[in-house]
Amino acid sequence: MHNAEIARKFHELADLLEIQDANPFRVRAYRNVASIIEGSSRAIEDRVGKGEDLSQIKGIGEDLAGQIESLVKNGTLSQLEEARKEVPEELIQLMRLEQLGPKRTKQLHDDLGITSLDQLRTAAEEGKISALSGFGKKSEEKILDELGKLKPEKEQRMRLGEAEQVAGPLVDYLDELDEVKKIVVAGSYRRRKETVGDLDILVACEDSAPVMKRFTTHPEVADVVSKGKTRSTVYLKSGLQVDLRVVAEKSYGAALHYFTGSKAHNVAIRQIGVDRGLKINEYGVHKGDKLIAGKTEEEVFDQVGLPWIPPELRENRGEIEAAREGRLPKLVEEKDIRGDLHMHTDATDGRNSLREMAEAAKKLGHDYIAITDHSRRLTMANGLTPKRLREQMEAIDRLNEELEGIRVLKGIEVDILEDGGLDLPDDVLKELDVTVCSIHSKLNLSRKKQTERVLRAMDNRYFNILGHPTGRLINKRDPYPIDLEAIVEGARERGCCLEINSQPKRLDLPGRYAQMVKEAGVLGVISTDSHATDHLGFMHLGVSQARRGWMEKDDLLNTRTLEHLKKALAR
Ligand code: DGT
Ligand code: CA
Ligand code: CA
Ligand code: ZN
Repeated sequence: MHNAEIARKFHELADLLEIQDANPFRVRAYRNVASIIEGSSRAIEDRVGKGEDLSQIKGIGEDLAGQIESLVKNGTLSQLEEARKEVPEELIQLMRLEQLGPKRTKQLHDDLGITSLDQLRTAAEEGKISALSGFGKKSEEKILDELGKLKPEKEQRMRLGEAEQVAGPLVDYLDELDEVKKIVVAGSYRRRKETVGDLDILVACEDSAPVMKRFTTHPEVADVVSKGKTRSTVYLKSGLQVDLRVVAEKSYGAALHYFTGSKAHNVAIRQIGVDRGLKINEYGVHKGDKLIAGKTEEEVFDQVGLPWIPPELRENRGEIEAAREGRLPKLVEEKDIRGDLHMHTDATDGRNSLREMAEAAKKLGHDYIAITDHSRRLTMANGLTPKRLREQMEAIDRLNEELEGIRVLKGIEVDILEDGGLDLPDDVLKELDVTVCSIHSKLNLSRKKQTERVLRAMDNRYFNILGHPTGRLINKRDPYPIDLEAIVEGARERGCCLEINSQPKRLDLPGRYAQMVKEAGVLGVISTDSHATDHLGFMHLGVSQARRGWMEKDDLLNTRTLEHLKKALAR
């Protein structure tokens, strides 16, 4: 059971309790656990397996730790089973609508007897909802609008971070077979797209039968769609589709190239082959009937006169021309990252202390980090006032005197206010080493206003990094309307940087915009926006987006030494 699934169960339990009017503290405790698990970069299952004491994790008491353990060990959570009996499943779907939530769902149920999406639609169409207290014509329209956009869960693409948690253990499980010579996850997963439609696992081996058997009988498989000698497809319980292909070792490189895609890239490569009188498919490169290459990807590229192209670039967006002309970028790697410039502590909405964050970052090999807690406007997150921020600065000074091997920078994630002002006065901002400036409110301004708001904020000389620049939450919230080209140009003129936020639910900027930043000559910053020590490991996800944006080491701020970093931050 991977973390995302465990988290989903606790979320569901919180939902069910909330709709039953349970004690709000209990509801919050479950939600909190869900988000801790969701954000944890280590598999909870492993921790339980190793006998670790989960109640040592901040925010998890002994009681909850016991519940997590029994969920992992038995696959069920008795509290959840009980709650499920009490609440009809359709009601839960209703509650998940952005327009509703538990309280309003309960009201619709109690006042109009609504228990399903269909009933909700009918009631809204008949104008019955706007007649209820607390609902107006506008919310009725919004409900209809939302119902119209609703996608069945099966059609949703899975976030890359979640897909990693599924793919890793599945690959290990298959790799245990001696028959498996090579195994890799290809497709959009290998190209590191921010979401994957399905997983494409490729195995090299001579005898496919045991591999197919092991695959289709994996305990997480909910449905076997097809099972063949070279190809099988299953659905996992999480709803994710997994394709498995088995090829001989002599075809492995060709199959890897083919199934890595993208389709557009493959078509272009195949055409170059045709021009050279070659036939290229998933089995190899053929001249007439003769197989002339296919064991490795390098061999395949070599046959069309190209060097090997990193998977992240294979979107047919200029990578083939660049390869031909010897202009392929030397993409940034995780080991190039020297520090992390966006993280929170328990002074605001983080779960670990300043010292714990610094020590964990040091273990990961960072040379420096910046502590960037929230500013005062975010009251929900207990945002810092100038006074509390100054206290934190002093604490950082003291910590730096004690710590060796890592430097803690003073920072803030300061809110960009509606008028483009920053949420803290200049005289405190100027004492900081670095600022991450972010939008957390008024996401619905017009494109023009939102753009002006950010540009005005950037006029402040203490503005360093624009945090999560599009504000999107994958599968949950679209980017806010904003003219990113103007923002990037504005950042270039003023010497600001743009963040590539590595949180699995954000990946913001995504690759295509990272490329825009690079091309404008603006520096990117890959940050984890950690809210716990466990999150510091999300860095690789941000790196993958930078790579999809063709970024090299020098295109990023936090690949610099501390000395160079400080120079680059001065405006
Ligand atoms: P996804 O799953 O929607 O996130 O995206 P992909 O890229 O993983 O697409 P998928 O799973 O349909 O197929 C995996 C790869 O197989 C794809 O990237 C390229 C290759 N492929 C699939 N269908 C075709 C095709 O009709 N022609 C060619 N040339 N390649 C194909
Ligand atoms: Ca795929
Ligand atoms: Ca597929
Ligand atoms: Zn933020």
